Amino acid sequence: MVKYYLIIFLSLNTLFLKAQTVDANYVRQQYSKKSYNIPMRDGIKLYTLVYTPKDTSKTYPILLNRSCYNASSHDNFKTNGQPSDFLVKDQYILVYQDVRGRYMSEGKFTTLTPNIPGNNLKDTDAIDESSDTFDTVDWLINNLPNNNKKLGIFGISYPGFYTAAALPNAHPALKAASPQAPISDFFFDDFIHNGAYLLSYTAAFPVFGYQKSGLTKKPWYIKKLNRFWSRPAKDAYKFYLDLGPLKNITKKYHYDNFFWNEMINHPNYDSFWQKRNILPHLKNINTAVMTVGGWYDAEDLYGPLNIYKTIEENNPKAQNTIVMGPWAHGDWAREKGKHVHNHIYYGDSISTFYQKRVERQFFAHHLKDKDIKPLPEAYMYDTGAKQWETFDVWPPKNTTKVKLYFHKKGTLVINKPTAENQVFEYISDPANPVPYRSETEGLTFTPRKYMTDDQRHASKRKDVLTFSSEVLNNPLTIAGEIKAYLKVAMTGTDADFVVKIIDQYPEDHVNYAHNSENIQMGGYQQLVRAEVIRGRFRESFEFPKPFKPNQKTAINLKLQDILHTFKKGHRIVIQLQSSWFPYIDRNPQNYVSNIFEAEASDFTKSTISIYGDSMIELGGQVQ
Ligand code: PG9
Repeated sequence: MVKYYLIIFLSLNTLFLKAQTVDANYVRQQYSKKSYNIPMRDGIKLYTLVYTPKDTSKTYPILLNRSCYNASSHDNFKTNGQPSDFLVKDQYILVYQDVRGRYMSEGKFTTLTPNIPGNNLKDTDAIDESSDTFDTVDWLINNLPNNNKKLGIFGISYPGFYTAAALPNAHPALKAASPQAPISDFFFDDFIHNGAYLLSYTAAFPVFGYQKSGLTKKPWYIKKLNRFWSRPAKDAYKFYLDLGPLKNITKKYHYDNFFWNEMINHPNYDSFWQKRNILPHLKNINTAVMTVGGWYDAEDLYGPLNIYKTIEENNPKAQNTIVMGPWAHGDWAREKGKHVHNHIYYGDSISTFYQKRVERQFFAHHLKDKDIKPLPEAYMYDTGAKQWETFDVWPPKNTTKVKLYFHKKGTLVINKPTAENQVFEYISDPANPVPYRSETEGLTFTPRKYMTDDQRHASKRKDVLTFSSEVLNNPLTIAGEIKAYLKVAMTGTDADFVVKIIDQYPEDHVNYAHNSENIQMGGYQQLVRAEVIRGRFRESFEFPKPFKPNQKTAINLKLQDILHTFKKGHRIVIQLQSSWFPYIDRNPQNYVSNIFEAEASDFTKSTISIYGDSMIELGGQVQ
């Protein structure tokens, strides 16, 4: 009889534990904690915190998270949602490591550590994140009790880069990797977009710009951060406009910041940035990869899309999948119940669905039980229809390109070119740049909300060209890449070009109950995708070139992908402008060799012309 009571108790206990939320008490009950200083091949030791399931009757896969954001933030049995509660309950050996030069690890921190191709196991000079991860995995597999010799690695944001950087020359035990919102190339992710500096990131530089002076569990750069945050600006537009040219940031705030100095000393895509691009090294991959990103990730959107596509291109046989949801940066690791981005509602428990049905399945299939069904190649959320779709490949094949042309009176015509001699003009004034937000916003650590903002504030400006399609008689679903083929001229010798794809709601669209009453959804011009290019880089990101005044010039710009249904009754709207402030720094519009050193006197107005033989290609329409 006792046996039956024990079985009932154990099953009830399991049910209870499954139902329990994962907090420090739960983790303390289920896991034992130990920390190690793991030696790398050059002798540097990396601090590694390990939680091992207490039930020693079984073996478990390892889940590794390598981070520049403090492994000790997971001390005291705090998993903080990474990995998800579902994975914690599924019982893995959880490993958190400070990367070289951060917090409790020895060594020197390097900005986006360059990968050294052809890593071998002995060369103590060829140190990069691939070698550090290889040495870490080898040590864990051979020294941790109860591990099943299979390891997964995951990380969000910079840790997403460390996850992707583990893939070249990966250890054979590394069976599954999930780079989430990974940085792939700092000239296109985070701080710079096609050569334009993201001014909205300026207050974040201290996190990465000072070497620590010893082993520490606490941030050592707080005083430097407080140069911005001790009196945070309530209106970033005014703050940065008053601050003037970027050289004043160097003078007033980041004069001793090595990362800022790397940025201002390398304004072009030179070898400093090229050798930090992980994409060319994503070859010969035998690890299963699930890349995760958010369609509204204002920090790292280029990274997930291009890591997935590069792996797909270089490793046709790799187990390579992508998940893109209606999330801002890292939101898939947080469950907010009602999922609202800015003013737009997408559904309930979307992050839980992903954690429980997608991420949990990915790691279980590759690390625990092959019989668990593998994922589809692309699990993508349609941000217009507000539903998940799956595809055999991303972007999907068998779609038709939708070409948009600018006609007179602000009309946008689908698949019908306009008169080539048609010219549209605006005056771009750096003293009065186009605001990137429809609302006043304080100083940001990084931009976030703007990606679904109403664009009617911009439509009213004379220095923004707005073109609207007819009301759609049928829904139009666009899946894939967006390219802008612009023909431009200017009275100056340099300019930025911002292209915005907008979904305009019907004038009689109802307001959303979850929004405050001043958010009018009738006629809302929801931003779907936007991107900037600094015109000087139109031919080469490495070798910028001034424009010849008043000479018609071609500029091609690739925007990041979308999966969006423009519903029946909506309109497609395109906006073009030459400033986007203070998301992006102002272009002086008078060519200077390094805008980080421009003087206030270099900033000049410029008349910008957009010619009728420009075209925006949405690719492509899903039938
Ligand atoms: N996108 C994150 C970030 C990088 C650098 C500065 C601020 C934020 C990240 O990749 O961690």
